Amino acid sequence: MYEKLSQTFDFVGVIDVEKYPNYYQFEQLKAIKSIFVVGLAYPNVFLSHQDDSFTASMYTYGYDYHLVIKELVEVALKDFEYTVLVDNHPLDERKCLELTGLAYLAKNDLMINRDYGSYFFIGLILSKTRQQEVIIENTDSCGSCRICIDACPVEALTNGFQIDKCLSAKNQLKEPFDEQTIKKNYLLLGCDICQRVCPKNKTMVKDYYQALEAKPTAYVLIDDLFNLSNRNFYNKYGKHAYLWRGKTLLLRNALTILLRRKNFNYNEKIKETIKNPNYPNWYKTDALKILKRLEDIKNKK
Ligand code: B12
Ligand code: SF4
Ligand code: SF4
Repeated sequence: MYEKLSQTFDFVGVIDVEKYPNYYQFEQLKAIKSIFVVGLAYPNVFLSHQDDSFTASMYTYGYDYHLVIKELVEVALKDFEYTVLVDNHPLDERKCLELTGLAYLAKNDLMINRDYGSYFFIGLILSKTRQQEVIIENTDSCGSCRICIDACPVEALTNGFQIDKCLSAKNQLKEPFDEQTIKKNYLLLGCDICQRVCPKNKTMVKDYYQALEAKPTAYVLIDDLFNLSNRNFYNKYGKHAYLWRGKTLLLRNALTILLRRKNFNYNEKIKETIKNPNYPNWYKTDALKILKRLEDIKNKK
């Protein structure tokens, strides 16, 4: 299994299940003997917003990594018995990876690998048969660097990582934004600042798995957010991970970007959504506040 996975992924480690803290408490780990931890790199490429279209976090430019990793494992391990987990499960993937030594937990709360920095996804493959461990010693660290801590626009890294401050957590929640998030949110989904400033992310690897390279639909047309039905929107953009919380959430986040860019061309469209009974209250609360500010900007011009 290790050989097959190594031919497919950018790096692979293997740990005995007993290494995982309190492994016996997890339903997923019952009867499991070994955990493979795979890393799949995505491009260190940043796409800026355009006048008519906005982008989400860099990890969403290619196709949805949950599906990509699962498909790759299916092909690589077609002759083996295994369970593959990506993201939606109670196991801590960063912890598993840390135990292999293939990356270390950095001050931005992400795992950093020597070759790929933090621009990679993690997947876990559970095996009921005992596998040879693959662990390396890792002496890498952030040292005295604190660039990401100082760069975080909401001070979410100042006293260790604080999820209740992080923009990436806030802009995925279907709740009205607080004042700070209305001002500071700058993407359709997620946040990349603590990775983009990191000196460990300066190297650019040449070959990425094709499905993870940026696709034209990494750019979401603002008109599509207002005009397309959920189904038509999904048909056009549904292969990207930014859609996992639905179109209305992307639209709400897009409104904060319109505000940052002082773009009042969509004010009438925003008004229509506020009048539309199909839009939820958390959306309307933010839309009303943002519309008011956009109208003020327009009136001052
Ligand atoms: C929850 C989660 C988040 C949360 C918390 C992140 C954190 N630093 O703890 C939020 C939404 C903020 C987040 C953001 C990001 N994440 Co994230 N995330 C996860 C996830 C699914 C679980 C992490 C965890 O701690 N689990 C362990 C146990 C303890 O979790 P738990 O008991 O269920 O408790 C958690 C939940 O209650 C959750 N939670 C609480 N409130 C909210 C709100 C929301 C909206 C969500 C989604 C979750 C959530 O947070 C708790 C503690 O982490 C992992 C995948 C995984 N399964 O490990 C990816 C993972 C850590 N994320 C990843 C990535 C890429 C990101 C982002 C870079 C995406 C982006 N560009 O916006 C940012 C980085 C933010 C940062 N500086 O850490 C990668 C990291 C890869 C790497 N090289 O290290 C992972 C491993 C996914 C993957 N399969 O590759 N993430
Ligand atoms: S993802 Fe953004 S908001 Fe969250 S810790 Fe990093 S820089 Fe701060
Ligand atoms: S910016 Fe510096 S402190 Fe932050 S993760 Fe990168 S190396 Fe570590």
